[in-house]
Amino acid sequence: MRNYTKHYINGEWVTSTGSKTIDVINPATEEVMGKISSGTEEDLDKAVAAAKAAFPSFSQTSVEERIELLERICQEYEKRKDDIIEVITEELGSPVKRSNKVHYQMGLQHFRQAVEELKTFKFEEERGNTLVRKEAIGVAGLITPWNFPTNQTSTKLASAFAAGSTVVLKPASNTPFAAMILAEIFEAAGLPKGVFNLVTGSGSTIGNGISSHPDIDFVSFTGSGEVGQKIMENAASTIKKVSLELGGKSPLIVLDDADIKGAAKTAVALVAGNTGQVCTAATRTLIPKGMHDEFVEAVKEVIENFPVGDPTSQDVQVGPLVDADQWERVQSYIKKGSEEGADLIAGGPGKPEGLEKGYYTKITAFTNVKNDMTIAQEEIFGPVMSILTYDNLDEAMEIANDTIYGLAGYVYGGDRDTLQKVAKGIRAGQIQVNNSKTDFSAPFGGFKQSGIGREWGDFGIEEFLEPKSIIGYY
Ligand code: TAP
Repeated sequence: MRNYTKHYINGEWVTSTGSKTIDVINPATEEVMGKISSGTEEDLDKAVAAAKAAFPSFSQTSVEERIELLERICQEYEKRKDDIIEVITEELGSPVKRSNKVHYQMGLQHFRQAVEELKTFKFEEERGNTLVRKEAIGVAGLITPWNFPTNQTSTKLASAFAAGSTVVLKPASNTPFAAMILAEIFEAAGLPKGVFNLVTGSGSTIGNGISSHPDIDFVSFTGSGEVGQKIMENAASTIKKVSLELGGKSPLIVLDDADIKGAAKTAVALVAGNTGQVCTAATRTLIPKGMHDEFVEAVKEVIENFPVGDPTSQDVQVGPLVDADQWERVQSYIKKGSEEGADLIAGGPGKPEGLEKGYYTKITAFTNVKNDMTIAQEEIFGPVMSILTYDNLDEAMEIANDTIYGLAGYVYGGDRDTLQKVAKGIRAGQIQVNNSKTDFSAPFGGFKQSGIGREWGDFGIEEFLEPKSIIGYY
């Protein structure tokens, strides 16, 4: 049992002013794996006060000092590798290999990237008689979801520390323990007291409190569109800046010169990874009409051989969904796909054979999907692929862009000019060409209802800064 029933405020583990706790469930066993405190508004006030008090001094630290600090954080993070992998496997149900290669690595890479950015980042620029400075924004409230417990917290935290901002973090209540390990890492790295504060508790109390708190200057949120809207509304009362990383319904356009087996492998991996609980998941696969039948056969074969099961096993690639609600949600979309007339080609409702305990779901694929069907328009957040066909590239692009979202897009094929044309034509914040590797320096965020603002690299740091002009300085 992991009992982290205290908050981390002003460099200390502090008992909550309330007595309620929240059970955290291991999604692979459906058993309670630990408890956290259900924090109160008073707890949040204390954390905000600590971050506010630490701001004047931390914001004045030199770039060199912040580079040293971030380097120490990387060293301490590496020392906790085994703990981070173990906790993400337990709280999220992420297969242990993936917890290592994706979750552990992504968390680390954001801190490393912040170091690289700071080496060249311009905090001041002379423009004639004017000095343009970028100053830390103040106290930032960070609200993170459950699907990437280290990635989403680390990108925000690395950018905040690089900028000289102080923070209050509220992690998701169903995957809070990775954030607790981060608190221990920062303490070991010698982060000054009050720069990082962590308060656990419900979205309605702590999350709501952050977005309306008068002493919080900026809210950086990742999660659902519904909560994103509430945060914007709350932030309006104190004219707070907000950055929102919301959902997606990203297209993968397979070109007519693509290797079909390679495309099928990529398409399944992009929809099944993290059990489909990825905001950038490529949930709509667009295939030239003439390639449809062969592609469907290839997808079936890949799904049949995709190992789903106990996340502690080294051989497994897909674990359970995060909780019972998410399981119900995914099942309802699978049902809806069939009801609306799409053809099920793999997976389907219910749990995979032999995996009755745990929130396991089958990797599912539908074909003959029309873009106005619910499964092609709404974010499912589960391993459910929709295959759509197209006659020509203009039509493919029209279908790809026919969504309220614009977070990511994927294009897979051979001809470089066509790949580039399609990449430029998809209206989304990040496009991946073929199986390109993650670029941690590249801006990450959404067009349209996928969000506001950008994370990662120098764009991420910019979010935690305010530009200031001093005119007549020289
Ligand atoms: P949300 O409900 O949006 O939760 C995300 C974070 O916001 C959590 O820390 C949550 O706290 C907090 N929160 C909840 N209500 C809040 C409020 N009124 N004010 C401020 N913060 C609040 O997302 P979820 O329940 O984790 O997932 C629901 C759906 O959101 C998913 O199925 C998926 O479609 C989408 N989602 C998208 C992403 C990305 S990366 N785009 C990530 C996760 C989820 P608690 O954990 O305490 O409730």
